[in-house]
Formats: sequence, C-alpha cells, structure tokens
Amino acid sequence: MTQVDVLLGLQWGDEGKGKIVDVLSPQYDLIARFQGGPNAGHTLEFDGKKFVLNTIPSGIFNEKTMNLIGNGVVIDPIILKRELDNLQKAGHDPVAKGKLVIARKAHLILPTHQLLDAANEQKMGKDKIGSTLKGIGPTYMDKTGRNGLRVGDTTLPDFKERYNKLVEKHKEMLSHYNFEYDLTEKEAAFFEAIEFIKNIPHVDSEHFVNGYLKEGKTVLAEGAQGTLLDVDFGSYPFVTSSNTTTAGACTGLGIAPNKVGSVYGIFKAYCTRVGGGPFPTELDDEVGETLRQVGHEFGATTGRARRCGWIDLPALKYAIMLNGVTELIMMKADVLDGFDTIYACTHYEHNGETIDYMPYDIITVKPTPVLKAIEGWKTDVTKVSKVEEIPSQLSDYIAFLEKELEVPVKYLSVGPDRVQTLILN
Ligand code: 2SA
Ligand code: MG
Repeated sequence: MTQVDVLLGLQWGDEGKGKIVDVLSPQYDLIARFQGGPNAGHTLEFDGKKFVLNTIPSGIFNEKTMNLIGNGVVIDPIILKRELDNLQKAGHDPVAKGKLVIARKAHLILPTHQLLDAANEQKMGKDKIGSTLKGIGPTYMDKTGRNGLRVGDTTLPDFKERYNKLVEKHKEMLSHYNFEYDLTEKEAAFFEAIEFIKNIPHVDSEHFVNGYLKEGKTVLAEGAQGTLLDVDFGSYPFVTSSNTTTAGACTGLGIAPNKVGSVYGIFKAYCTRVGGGPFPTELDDEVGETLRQVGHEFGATTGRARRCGWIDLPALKYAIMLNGVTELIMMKADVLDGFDTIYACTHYEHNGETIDYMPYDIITVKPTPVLKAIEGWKTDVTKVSKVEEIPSQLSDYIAFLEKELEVPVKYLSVGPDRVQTLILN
C-alpha cells in the first residue's frame, strides 16, 4: 500500500505551493486539496503562460493526474465555475477529460457567507483580520456550528428550502450590522453555478483516496495558506479558519495519520504575510519595498500588497515540528540576487529574554528579531540550471538553513517557471 505525501506552506502562505505541486504532479496519480477555499491563490507558469488557481488542485495541467477537491475544502460554486470556464478558454477542460472530482462532504460558500465576512471585517475597523473577503470564516463557522450546506446537498430535492433556511439566518445576522447589500445578482449566479458543479463527479474523499492507496497509486495532498495561519497554531485570531498543517490533510481528506508519507515543507528564502497580525521580521522600509517589487509580492487573489521581511527561523522550526516535515523546498532565491547582505532571524528578544520559539503573547508584546548577517551571492540565479552552477554563497546559505532546521533542502526554485527548479542532493 502506498502513502499520501503532503506538500504545505511553512510560513504565512504564498510560498509557491502551486508551482511545486505542478512540478511534482507527473510523479503522482492523484493531487488532493484538503483545506481552505478560494482565499488561496496558487500561481503556475509554464510555456510563457500564467495561471492562478483558487479551488482547483495544481495538478490540473498534468495529462495523467487526477485531481480531488477534498471534504475539508470550502467551495464557492461561482468561483469554481469561473476557474473552470477560464481553463476551458485556455484549452484545458478537466471536467470533460474526467480529471476532476469533488467531495460531496465539502461545504459550500453561500453569497451571504461573503456578506457576513465583509460586514464583520467592516465592523472590526482597524482591528480587522484582513481576510480575503471570500466568506471563509463564516462558512467554516456554519460547518462547526452544524448549519452548513454541503456539495452533496445540491442534489437533494429540498436543496432550495435548506438554502433559504440558512440564508434567513444569515439575513437576521446581517441586520445587526450597518451593512448595505443586494443579493439578486449573486444569488442568480450561485444557482447557475450549482447546476454547473453537478456535472463534476461527487465522491466520498475518504473512500476515494484510500482506494488509490489500496491500488498502490501515488497521492499528493496540496495545502493552502500556510502553517502560521493555522486556526489552532497560528497567531490567533490573525489566522484563517482551517487547519493548514499535516493534521488537516488527515481530516480534510479522510486518511489516517499512519497513511502520511513524505511531508514537503515549502518556504521562501525570505518571508511575507498578507493581512493583519504579528510579523516579527517585517521590514517596513525600502528593503521591504525592494523585496515586494522584485518578488512581485501582491496577493494572487485580492491583489493586496504583501508585507515583506527576512526569513524567520524560530517560526520555521515551529512549522517543521507541527508538520513532521521530511524535506524542505526553498523558493524565490532569485529575489535576493541583488543584495550584498541578507539576514536570517535566529532568535527573538522578548520580555527581556532571548528565546527561539513563537511566544503566546506575540500579538500584544512584539518580539525583536535577532538577526544574523549572511553574505549575498550577487549573481543572477534565474539562469542556473545545474546544481554545480549554484553560487557558493547561496550553497552556504542553504547549508546554514539545513543545519539550523535539521531537515534537508531537496528542491531549490530560482524563478517562477516550471523549468526553473533544481533538485539538490
Ligand atoms: P481568510 O480569507 O478568512 O482565510 O483570511 C484570514 C487570514 O488568512 C490570510 N490568507 C492568506 N494569506 C496569504 N495568501 C493567501 N492567499 C491569497 C494569495 C491572498 C490574497 O495567494 O495571495 O490574494 O490576498 C491567503 N488566504 C488567506 C488572510 O490574509 C488573513 O490574514
Ligand atoms: Mg498564494
């Protein structure tokens, strides 16, 4: 029997998961998304073309790979339909080719979930989470509150009544906010999209994935957002509403923990965060601006400018521990090409102590990062296509990270294109 490998982000998202899943997908029979929803923006580039996926797994461009949207994902039918329409326009039709299935236990994002997200953020003012306004929080609230509607419900004869019942509840909630809205257009689009997604085969993801394993087929679970946005272990309340860690792959697909194989932890050579919340190594200066411009650090879904800073080793160590990472993947080394010196945060000064972990009171008491200076490579690495061509300073940086993090770096990405990916040792 095979196992499920997991690929997930070790920072605050946008590490480059989409690119690497696309690169690895020829090795897998099935790619399965396990949490999050259209808050995700997974960017893939190849043959001079660029695609951003929100709900659809990043294995969709591989001819032989099957793709599953798992039960842990929250689906906005309107966005899923739009993603598939866009793919079709670009000459890809995974539904016609039978390459996409969705879990009937996945929860649906309703137009009113989005309204509630927006109304809540508006009310919080400067204390807002900085959500993507896709309705993620309210949908997961209805899931755990046992009110939600699931993909499988769309085929029931009383779906419309169930929908109306939940929407009435939402309208009652919305009446407590000073929030204007008009549902007419969104509702029409929602029901059109509901009809459309009935054409995508509905499966029980637990049986589907375990069936693949029984047949000896290979499966890769694709995470969204990042470990530091995990609802339990991130800097709560500045988190998303799902478990973004390896444990989330178990509940979000229906696999037992002992079915997890390799865990690929992906991180950028520096660090970004989008939305509110603590970010100890943030650079609120021209260095941060350089990282943003060179790294094109703007939200793939919302277009928001991402906050940028140096790599944070206490945070990475925490993420590696939580996920049981077996291999590391380092992204965007090329963004640091122009720097004479780069920095890595090894510890924090916090409440008069030097610590190497993320403290509970990180939101109220900002830790000061202790930075180690590292010599830059001052070389254009985007053209590097062989391990032997990696500049020595970059090799030293990777060796330093491996020693600190105690996990090998298996892949190095030196540019956005599929082909700009090196396999190390
Ligand atoms: P939400 O919408 O309820 O999940 O927002 C809660 C927090 O989670 C953050 N979050 C993200 N952070 C980074 N990348 C994400 N995906 C998009 C991207 C984001 C975008 O790929 O660029 O386009 O802005 C993502 N999704 C959620 C969010 O910023 C909140 O801090
Ligand atoms: Mg992203």
